[in-house]
Amino acid sequence: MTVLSDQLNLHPDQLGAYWMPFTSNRAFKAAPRMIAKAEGMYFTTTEGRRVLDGFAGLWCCNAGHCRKPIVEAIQKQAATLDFSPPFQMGHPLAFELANRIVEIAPPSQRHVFFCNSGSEAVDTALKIALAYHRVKGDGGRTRLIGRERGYHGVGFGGISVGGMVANRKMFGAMLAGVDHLPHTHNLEKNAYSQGLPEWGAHLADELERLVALHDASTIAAVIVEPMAGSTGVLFPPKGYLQRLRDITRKHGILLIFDEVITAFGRMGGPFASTVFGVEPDMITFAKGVTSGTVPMGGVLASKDIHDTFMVGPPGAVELFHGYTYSAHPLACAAGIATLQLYKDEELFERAAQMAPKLAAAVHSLKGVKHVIDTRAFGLVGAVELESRPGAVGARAFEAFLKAWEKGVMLRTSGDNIAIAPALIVEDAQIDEIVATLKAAIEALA
Ligand code: PXG
Ligand code: PLP
Repeated sequence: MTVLSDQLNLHPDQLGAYWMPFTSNRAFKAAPRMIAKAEGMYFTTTEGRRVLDGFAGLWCCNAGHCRKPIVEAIQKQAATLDFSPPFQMGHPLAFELANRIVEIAPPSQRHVFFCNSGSEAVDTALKIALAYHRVKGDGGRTRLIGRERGYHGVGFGGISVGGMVANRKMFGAMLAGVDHLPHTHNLEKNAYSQGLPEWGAHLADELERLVALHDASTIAAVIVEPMAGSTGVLFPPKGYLQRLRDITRKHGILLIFDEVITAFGRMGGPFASTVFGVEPDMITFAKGVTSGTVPMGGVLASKDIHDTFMVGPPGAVELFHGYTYSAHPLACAAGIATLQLYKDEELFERAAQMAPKLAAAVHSLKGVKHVIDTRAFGLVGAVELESRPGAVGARAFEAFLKAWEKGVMLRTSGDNIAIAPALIVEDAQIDEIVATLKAAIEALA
């Protein structure tokens, strides 16, 4: 029997039922870009064309695609224990994975709460922050502070603290009591920075202004991405994250680093927190924990946060929160195999070694038509194009389409084009990604 998914080339009539996320559904369905297979650094389209994946899927397949040890671990797990209820029951792999994540996390981060995506991780961390203060008898701390141009997923918590206008404006009042720090992107000061930008640490002091406005006793937590990924690859100015740490600590405000993109090698170490040497109170992660193979997310928490909840009568549930699929056996098996592969192949170290190569390639695009900035750190690079008047994002999206036609997949946000290959990327593949992008940009009006 032929099932629908065996038919690689779908009839246009078959494209309607699937309402695609964050996609121009009508444009896509008029000219689909359909992926059938993946291996290592490459996708194969349904027409049989090989495309170099310059974006690790969607910032997630850090070990490369369909890696054998991960595939086999998932296959074995599916046939051994398909599901185990996460509430009042456990299975060994959940504990093993938590231990392995804690092993590579910053020293203060000792406990893991599992969920299934970055969005869930963010909402979980925000809820833990609110509950933490309340358990401590400081329940007046209800405000949450995010940042302009922040992306924290699409849950109501995440869009409330997030700072992407399009992701917020259609969805009503969201959470009450949220405020935002200014973003740190400034081309006048920082265009073509090598490494982290020099200018902008003082922008963290804006938190003092928010504290003065609202009073520290009303603020539960500050959440930021160490590197803002979705809004165009904005690296933290030198000293900025440490300054946020100092100010939050001074005022008893929790600091959450949203490391959904930056964790598991992207910055050239296990976490951005370890690479930048700044320890938050909680870290959210997802994506790379299973190298994108099975959905999983989670929140790392300090001993202080965790232990604060471990009070009350014995037998009491300490946190009324969790998901049916928290610590799903398939995700745990995938996570354990992924972390083992990162270790065996020293992929975080590899990311750090390849970073200068990627940076040089990305910065070589300075001077190309339309380019107004290049930036790179770890295994992330970005090229910013001058926007067409009244059509922000159009030019970069055309470059993305052209690169796809020429055999390289990238990703855009506004007029930024981001490069984030799997950590197994080779020198020649970096050259190919950047040369293809250059040709794509040069072909633009
Ligand atoms: N926080 C951060 C920092 C993220 O980057 C999420 C939360 C949400 O994760 P989930 O798993 O719920 O999608 C993300 C996700 C892009 C892009 O274009 C980035 C993400 C998702 C979709 C697109 O850069 N990051
Ligand atoms: N909606 C209903 C009706 C449910 O019963 C549940 C879970 O039992 C949920 C939503 C939440 O689903 P999940 O635990 O997968 O997030």
